[in-house]
Amino acid sequence: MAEIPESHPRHDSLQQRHRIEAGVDAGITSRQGLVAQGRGEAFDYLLGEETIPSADRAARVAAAHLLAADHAVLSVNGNVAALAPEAAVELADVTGADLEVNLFHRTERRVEAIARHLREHGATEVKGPGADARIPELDHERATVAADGIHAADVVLVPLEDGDRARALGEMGKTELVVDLNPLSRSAEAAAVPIVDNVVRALPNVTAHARELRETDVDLAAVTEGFDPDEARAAAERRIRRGHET
Ligand code: PTJ
Repeated sequence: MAEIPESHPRHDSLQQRHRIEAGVDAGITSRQGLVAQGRGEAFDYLLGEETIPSADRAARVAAAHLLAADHAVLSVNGNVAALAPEAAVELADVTGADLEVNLFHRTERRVEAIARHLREHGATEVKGPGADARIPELDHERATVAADGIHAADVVLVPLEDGDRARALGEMGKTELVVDLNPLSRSAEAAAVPIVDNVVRALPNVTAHARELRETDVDLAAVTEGFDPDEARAAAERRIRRGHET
């Protein structure tokens, strides 16, 4: 893999591709993850490869939900582990959330590899290995969750995934926070808080908001109240179609 000069106009995007490739080589990311990355990249290009204002507002609301939760969990899949392991660990630290590996293309070996990878990036505890609870009415491997993790959580952050677990978690009464570059995806549609942004930017941004909310002792209910997920997705769609959010 050639070194990508920082001056290259597509530096960040090429670096992300490289991380996903390295994740596949390391047994962390599924080969399907390459396809998912390509899909995300196209939306990111149309969004201007930056955090748009509506995504920033959603990130603040997500931070408030994580801080106000009784039991929050950040769900980590093979793409998130490859793209943003430090950011996931830091967000869990700052908000007091658990980290749980949850995979669509689940093998116990890959769950273990991702848990190890997160520990190498500073995580102390990672749930997921040996998980044996199930999300009801979901007949693929994403349904397998830790009984004391996602299954018991009241707030779950699910970055970058396919949509039916998102809906199933909502039906279990959980508040679901989704990071997805596609505002039309089923996950974004099912989310209480859709953050239409690249996970590489969104996770550190939610962390920054959480730090700021904690330090200023803001009323968290006032931050989450009145947030409109449909408007957040519509603003992102306008940005993609028209180049601006209004
Ligand atoms: O590691 P596993 O086995 O759990 O598998 C993970 C993938 C991502 C392969 C699996 O969940 C999958 O196939 O997902 P989809 O159906 O391709 O959906 C991925 C969604 O994430 C799409 O809507 C993409 O636009 C979006 N996406 C891709 N890359 C990013 C992203 N959203 C935010 N940040 C990204 N970097």
